[in-house]
Amino acid sequence: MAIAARSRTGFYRQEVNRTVWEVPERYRDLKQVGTGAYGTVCSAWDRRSGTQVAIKKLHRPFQSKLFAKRAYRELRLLKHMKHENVIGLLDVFTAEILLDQLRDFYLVMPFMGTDLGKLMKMERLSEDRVQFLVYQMLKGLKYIHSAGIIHRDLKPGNLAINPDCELKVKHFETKIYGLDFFFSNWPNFYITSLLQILDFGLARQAVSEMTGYVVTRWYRAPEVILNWMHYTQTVDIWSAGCIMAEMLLGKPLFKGNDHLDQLREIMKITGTPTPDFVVKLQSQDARNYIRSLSKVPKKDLHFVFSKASSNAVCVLEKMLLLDPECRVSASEALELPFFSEFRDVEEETEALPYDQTLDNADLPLDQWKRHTFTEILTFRPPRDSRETSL
Ligand code: N58
Repeated sequence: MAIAARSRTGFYRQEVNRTVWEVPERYRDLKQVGTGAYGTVCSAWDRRSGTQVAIKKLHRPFQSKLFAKRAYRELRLLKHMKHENVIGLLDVFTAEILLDQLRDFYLVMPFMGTDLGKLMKMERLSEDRVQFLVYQMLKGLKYIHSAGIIHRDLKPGNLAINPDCELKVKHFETKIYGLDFFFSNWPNFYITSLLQILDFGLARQAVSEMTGYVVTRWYRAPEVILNWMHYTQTVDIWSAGCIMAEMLLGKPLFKGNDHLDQLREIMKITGTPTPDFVVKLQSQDARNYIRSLSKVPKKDLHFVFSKASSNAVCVLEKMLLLDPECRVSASEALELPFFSEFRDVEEETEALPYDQTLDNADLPLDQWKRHTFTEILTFRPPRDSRETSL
């Protein structure tokens, strides 16, 4: 590859982890924060907005059709996401001016300081924090699902947290002398954590990464682990239930040593499936296997989560169901009494329709490149990231 002697006007070059990053001058102090087969992420200071950002450089995105399709899909998905509880795109750029020269492009998003996995390792969460975090997760899920998107890999590590984020709370209720006091037109701010759903997806998810005693599988719905049936958005609800359970217990709920051990762990709680669920399984082998298991009754979740409130247990009862058709949807879950304290229906928005036809298409490499280039050129930054601080 011939390295141009000069950088594109307004851009500068810097070496990160033995690769060259060529970025607009507004982004300063690049520091690597993560890397994997699919890309590298740096934190940076955005001089224009005066905020910390995360910049992802995909690893040779046009090396194959598969990589190109993945890169295109990520760009399209991030461009579409416009919700407080889902990662969004602040900027996308490439230092190359012509389509023929396009080799790399970079995705810029708000920098999130930590993730739920790390947060749970550091501290035990009180039930009102669990309430607020799960509320945010469900708002994000409702939005993603309304666009027809299934996350498929929801886990604590894919829930980014900004620990000290200033949030404006529209209806701030407080108890004064036992009375519920309601300040209706108060600009209330308080410091709390902002949760955003994302998909780090930096590493390849090979079969080996799903085998054995691994976090990558603990949050997966049973129908996904064992390939039982064509799956739906409710796989994310299963994962959300596992995550909420872990927040309350302080440890993962289903820590299987392998696929079948994981299923055994699950069934200790859910009980063995009922005959009307078994007939829905696509594979004869799966049906035979399930029928061969000795019957276990469903556990009352009040005993498993003995310190949790009834409202919290009620949410889990509706999420952790073996039959995906019986699980609550994100939008229905938001209506449950557990969330009523924090609820702001106006924030429970839905996405504009998302067209997935190209995402699933089989195209030659040069067409993926062309579509990606068009998506880069047509990007418009979100309103509130355009103001300048310089
Ligand atoms: O999150 C993504 N990509 C992404 C999101 C989604 C959903 C949630 C819309 C389904 N799909 N995909 C593919 N990319 C991404 C995530 C994290 C970083 C970079 C890119 S790294 C980072 C971001 C923010 N703060 C710190 C680090």
